[in-house]
Amino acid sequence: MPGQTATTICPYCGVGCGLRVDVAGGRVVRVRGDDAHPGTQGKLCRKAVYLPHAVYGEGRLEYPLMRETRDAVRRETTWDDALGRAAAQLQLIIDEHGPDSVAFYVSGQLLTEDYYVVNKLAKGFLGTNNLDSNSRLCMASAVVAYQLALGQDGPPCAYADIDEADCFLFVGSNAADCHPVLFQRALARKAARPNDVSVIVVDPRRTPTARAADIHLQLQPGTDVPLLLCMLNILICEQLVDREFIDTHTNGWQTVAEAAAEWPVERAARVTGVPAELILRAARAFGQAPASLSFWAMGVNQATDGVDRSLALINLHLATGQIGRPGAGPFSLTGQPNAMGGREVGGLAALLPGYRMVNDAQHRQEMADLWDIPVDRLNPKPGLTGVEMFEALADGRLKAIWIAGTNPAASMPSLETVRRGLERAELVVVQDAYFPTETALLADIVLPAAQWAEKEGTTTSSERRVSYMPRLVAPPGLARPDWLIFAELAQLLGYTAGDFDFGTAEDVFDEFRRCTAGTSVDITGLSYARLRNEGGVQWPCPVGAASGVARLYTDHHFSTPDGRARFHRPTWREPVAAEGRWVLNTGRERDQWHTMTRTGRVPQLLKSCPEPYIGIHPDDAQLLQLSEGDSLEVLGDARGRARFNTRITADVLPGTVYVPFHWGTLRYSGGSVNESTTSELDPRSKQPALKLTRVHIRRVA
Ligand SMILES: Nc1nc2c(c(=O)[nH]1)N[C@H]1C(S)=C(S)[C@@H](COP(=O)(O)OP(=O)(O)OC[C@H]3O[C@@H](n4cnc5c(=O)[nH]c(N)nc54)[C@H](O)[C@@H]3O)O[C@H]1N2
Ligand SMILES: Nc1nc2c(c(=O)[nH]1)N[C@H]1C(S)=C(S)[C@@H](COP(=O)(O)OP(=O)(O)OC[C@H]3O[C@@H](n4cnc5c(=O)[nH]c(N)nc54)[C@H](O)[C@@H]3O)O[C@H]1N2
Ligand code: SF4
Ligand SMILES: [Mo]
Repeated sequence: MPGQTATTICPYCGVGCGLRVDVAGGRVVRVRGDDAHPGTQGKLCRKAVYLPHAVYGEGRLEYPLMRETRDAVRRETTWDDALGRAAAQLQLIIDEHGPDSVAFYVSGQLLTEDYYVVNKLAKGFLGTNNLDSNSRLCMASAVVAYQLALGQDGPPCAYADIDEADCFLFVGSNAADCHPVLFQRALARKAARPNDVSVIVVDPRRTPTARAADIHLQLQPGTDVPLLLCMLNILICEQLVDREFIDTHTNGWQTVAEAAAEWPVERAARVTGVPAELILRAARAFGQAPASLSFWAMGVNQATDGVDRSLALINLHLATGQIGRPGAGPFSLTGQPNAMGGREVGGLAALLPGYRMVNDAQHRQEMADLWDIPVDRLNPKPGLTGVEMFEALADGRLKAIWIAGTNPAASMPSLETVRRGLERAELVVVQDAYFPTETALLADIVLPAAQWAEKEGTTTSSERRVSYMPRLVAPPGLARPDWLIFAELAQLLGYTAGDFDFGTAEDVFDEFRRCTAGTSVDITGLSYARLRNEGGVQWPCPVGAASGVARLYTDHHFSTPDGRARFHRPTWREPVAAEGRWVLNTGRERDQWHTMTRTGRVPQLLKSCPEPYIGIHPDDAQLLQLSEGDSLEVLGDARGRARFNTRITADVLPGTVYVPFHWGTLRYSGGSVNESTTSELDPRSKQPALKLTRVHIRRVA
């Protein structure tokens, strides 16, 4: 077969880089940047370059696997057998215990089409809102903050804003490693105007991002709210707020101004550990810049006050009118390639397609009409969220779970509960592209999924850009696209007549886009053909629109009922220090992707960090008489434990330790750091606090 070149999108992070891919002999053989992609202009990072090494080779799952009993060995089987069994068991469980006894735990790495079908099946037809995504561990706090402050979810900015910003504020984001193409673009802006552009990084760790910054605010973990309130206080005191914007376009200013006044810079310096001088410099740089752009990620979202932190950051933008104009805005970085699309199709436990909510009667009526079902089929009560699902399995409230495109037995906090839940469940089905994974090893039925380049569909990047991914090669063995697996499951459960007999991914897309008509995420103007031609379009893009929309709220009319943005007073509780405990922080390495099912297979990507480590400050190492490479055991409140080799580094603060979370039990015999991480949640977003766990550490032989 002659070679060919095609364009597609990177399946890793939410930057959503456009790629040019060479295909030969039925395989992807080479990946480069796509110069014509409107969002990323040919840029890419190492992870994408090595995609051909990641998608082939041993360990690809090609056939359905099934075991008759928990003690039996898994055997390869047919789709009819595996899916037939799964459907029959699911039906039995629903008949006996009701629809809320089953749950679907899916992923921001599924395509919009995959997400749409499973969401429709669960919420519209099975009658359960127990459908949640790993985006719960990732974006949930940002979603709630956008809804509260701006009246709807959705980052208002565009990547093009990077080229026009004068101040970059990165909070809890190690973009140098995690969103490299955006970070390089920010550094290019800085290099072009070194004296006029400032880069500020707020992170308790001296990350590669922090090293590249003009100002690094190395705060004590969990003190973002005081820091951001203090910055607001400085803006007020130095008359750097935009009174006119506040008066005409916002509500709630007074109580937020009062909250800020409680944080004079000396107090904030004491609580955050950041020198007052640096806080002042940062606030002035933000307030004096003609355009300030903030990026935030997991250091903000993964916290028990993740929503408050996000709101405190958005407040800075509302107070200075730094939103809805070029180069300015609060820009939450999405982690996964299609976390955005997942939100648009309603792939979280409280959502319905088109940014609709399950607890809104009118929204339920609209979806019932679109799906042609009686409205009482739609449950008004939000379903269980990610972490809650595994707790409900462990205590017997949930009986079955269907997992697709995520590896919770490695990526969830408190892994012991996850394993206990999966062991107690009557039915565990896992859809993945590889076998084994930590999660698939606990499944009764494992279904082979077609992955990147093997199935077509769409994703939405962090800047709201919907892009098309073509099917470039055939999937291996019997692997199938996720949307098709879900559609066939629906048919086996008895739902057919027009509801789930999609012939192609495009049929699914066309049905989904009809659901967006008249909503804030209206994409009725998009089609596969248009996306192929234009290479990605930023929503909204209703029928008849000549183009998408680069940035939202340019008229300063927000999505709230009265059109005004809302200030929210963020609350803050001092993180409680516990005797003999350390603060455990976790995060990512430049060359690994999550639980390593793909990047862990690529020798070139393992070089920069071949195994996990525990970073500890030199003073603490001395205190504990530790040498580089000594083995340290980490013990949280959960029962599990893990050990790592010591890396002595002044990049972490005294009293804190840092461990990258990529290595699960299949890749590292010392155990996963998620044995110890806490499953405490933000009360509003239900996002777990993966960045701050109180642990014991001790040296082991
Ligand atoms: N190379 C690589 N890139 C990725 C991914 C990957 O696995 N590998 N995953 C993608 C996904 S899904 C996501 S969600 C993103 C994540 O992207 P990021 O959020 O940038 O990455 P993390 O390393 O999880 O965490 C960011 C930082 O939060 C800091 N932090 C910890 N506690 C606090 C705190 O109290 N306050 C503040 N301000 N900061 C704190 C940590 O020290 C860490 O440096 O990356 C995406 N890109
Ligand atoms: N301690 C700690 N834990 C964390 C975090 C942290 O910062 N610290 N971050 C959290 C965050 S933000 C995230 S997003 C999660 C990520 O955690 P996970 O979602 O569990 O991580 P992945 O390894 O990306 O899992 C994706 C799975 O989908 C499979 N896959 C790939 N392509 C396809 C496909 O097309 N179809 C199907 N069906 N499967 C496919 C992969 O092989 C892999 O098994 O981790 C969370 N866990
Ligand atoms: S920056 Fe993200 S989307 Fe772009 S190539 Fe790297 S991993 Fe892929
Ligand atoms: Mo994420």
